[in-house]
Amino acid sequence: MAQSRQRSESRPASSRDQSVERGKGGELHQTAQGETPVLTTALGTPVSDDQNTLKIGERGPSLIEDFHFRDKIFHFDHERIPERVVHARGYGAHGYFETYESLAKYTRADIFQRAGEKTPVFVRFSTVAGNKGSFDLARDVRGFAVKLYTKEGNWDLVGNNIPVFFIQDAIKFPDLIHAAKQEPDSDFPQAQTAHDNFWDFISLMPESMHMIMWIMSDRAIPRSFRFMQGFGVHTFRFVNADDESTFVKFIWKPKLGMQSVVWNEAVKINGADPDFHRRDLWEAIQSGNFPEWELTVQLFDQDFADSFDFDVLDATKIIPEEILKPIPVGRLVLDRMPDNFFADTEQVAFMTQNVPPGIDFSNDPLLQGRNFSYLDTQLKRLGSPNFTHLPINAPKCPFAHFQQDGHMAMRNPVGRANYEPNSWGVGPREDPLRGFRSFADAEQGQKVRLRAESFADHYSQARLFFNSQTPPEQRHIAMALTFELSKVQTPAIRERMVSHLLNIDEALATTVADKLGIRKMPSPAAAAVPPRDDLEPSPALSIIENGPESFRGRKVGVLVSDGVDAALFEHVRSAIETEGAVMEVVAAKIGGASAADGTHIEAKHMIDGGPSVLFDAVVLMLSEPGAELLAKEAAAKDFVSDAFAHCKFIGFTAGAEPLLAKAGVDADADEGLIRLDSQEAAEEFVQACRKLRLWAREAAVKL
Ligand code: HDE
Repeated sequence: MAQSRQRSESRPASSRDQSVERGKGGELHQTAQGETPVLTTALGTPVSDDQNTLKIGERGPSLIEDFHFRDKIFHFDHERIPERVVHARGYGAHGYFETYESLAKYTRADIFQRAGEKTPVFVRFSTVAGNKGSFDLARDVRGFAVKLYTKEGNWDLVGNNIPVFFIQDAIKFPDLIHAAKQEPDSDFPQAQTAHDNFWDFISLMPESMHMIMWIMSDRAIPRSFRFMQGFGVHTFRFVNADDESTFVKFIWKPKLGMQSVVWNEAVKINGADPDFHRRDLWEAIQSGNFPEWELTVQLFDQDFADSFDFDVLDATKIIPEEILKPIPVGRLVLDRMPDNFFADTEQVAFMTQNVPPGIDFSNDPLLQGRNFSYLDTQLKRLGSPNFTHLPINAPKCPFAHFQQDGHMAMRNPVGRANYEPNSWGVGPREDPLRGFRSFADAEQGQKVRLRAESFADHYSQARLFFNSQTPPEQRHIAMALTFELSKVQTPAIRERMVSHLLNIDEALATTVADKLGIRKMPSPAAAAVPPRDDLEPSPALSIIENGPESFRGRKVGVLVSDGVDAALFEHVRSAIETEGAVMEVVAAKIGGASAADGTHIEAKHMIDGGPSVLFDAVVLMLSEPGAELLAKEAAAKDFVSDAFAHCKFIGFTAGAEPLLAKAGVDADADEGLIRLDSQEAAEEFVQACRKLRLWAREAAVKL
């Protein structure tokens, strides 16, 4: 009696008295009455008690015959699969790609044949160096991997948010990644390149200098996945129905424009919200603000390739947009989060060699190495050659082949014929016309391990990138280099890096050397090819030059206190929402605040949990007594001083001045501080925010 009472008490009420229906796949569904389905083992046996293992007596030994316990714990013990060696931390979403116009002239890829064609896609964004549980705002390249489920097979465009790479030949990839990840003896630092091994390797690899300029720039600390460009990096080929090839480089451009954070802010975001980028994508999609990118292509022929200053097969080089204009060919919309993170985002298997007929490779040695590597990775990680049977990896077009068996085979060929040729007259056959035909490029040469001389110029495009940045962006690069190299313990490595910087920009090298306290300037590194100084800057490379001039998709943190003007609060909300931005309320208490007229204002964050680093701009909507109370709290002072230091626009009510003063911010410091006393002022504030940051302030705050 006692035993049965104990069991029923410890069982959740919801598991009692259900009536359920069985679905097609045998799974149990909720009944029409909305009652809870019965819990079962993985094999469908209904479970009577999920709180206690099977024992002899209440306090007796457990029985190995408890198959429900065994089933449950066995599965739990096997829940983890190896994380990706690189790009372990990522976040994905579903959506579609819509083709603008037929590109039949250039490619026979089915996806580019019909204007308006919609192709389902899955995109996974990632950092590279950090482990799966690392924070989102590491200084790092971001993966931008797109799987397009075309009608002629999956096309994986496995790119990054930076158009160049560290190395030219795939054989150096393991060295690069070993050097970048945690040092093998200490197993730190996590998700950062600011350590000796990384800079030791880099300083011995001049080919990495162009990429170094990019990862030391603001591109490596994006504000959101939604505000990043994406690049296929390598030169690919389009091949048309007449087997003619055109070289192509792929660039994704965010409709909301680019935006990054500043380093001091990134460090704080990682503490305040390690999932900052994930949350941003989740919230945008869940609220119906679907992020969008335009796919553009740079198309060129062999003559262009021959006349271009650099080798188009060298993944450490770009073709500046001013020299070869990218043509928009379609748009990517992300409109659905996966129902389950593991099923899709963790199990998705991208492979550069997944190309449909009409898209082909160039001889870029990095791309060729990748085409070889990714299949291995997927087998290791997903554990069976049948990883293509997983719904996220399976094509969405008809497919037929004779592959069979292996671990977890879910789609074996049906019937007798599992080989070809066969005389049974059944089974799929090759199609020389529709099938994938490699571009028949004429190749000849000796078998050698050599780097082409046309790959030898390592500094000119690094210089081009640096010269194309605005002064604040150039400052950020100098600060990033100084920060990273300050974490390097070995002076010789720091000096070696400065010797490379001398080949890129003398002022940059001098600033970094000075900030590192290097007394004797090293000589410039020996350059295989003298760096050029005749390359025209490319304004397209600057984030600030190409600002969206809109505050759409951004977020304002409004710090409120009791006693504020409810009408003004509503004006601010309406101005923000009209712009297509989002407002979140921060208050001293999570219960919110009461406006002067008694209206309740709900808060999303308590001040300690809602620092200003989480927002693109802030409003201090405070009554004077409210500001005086908040001025006693460190978190409120940081809210203001950080927003100011990070060059954000700050709207404030007259009552907020005591808090501004306590935070050390002069209310009249610059035009980024905007008094909010009317509906018009609220609108002006939001218009000012379209600049995103007031970079002119940066020199004054000296972060
Ligand atoms: Fe990758 N890369 N990579 N990579 N890469 C992987 O594949 C590799 C490179 C990129 O969200 C791995 O599934 C080699 C360049 C992205 O799932 C692995 C080389 C670019 C992702 C691998 C490169 C990338 C990966 C690890 C040098 C930008 C994440 C897990 C030749 C164009 C995809 C996995 C996702 C992932 C190998 C260089 C982009 C180990 C050998 C260049 C976005 O197979």
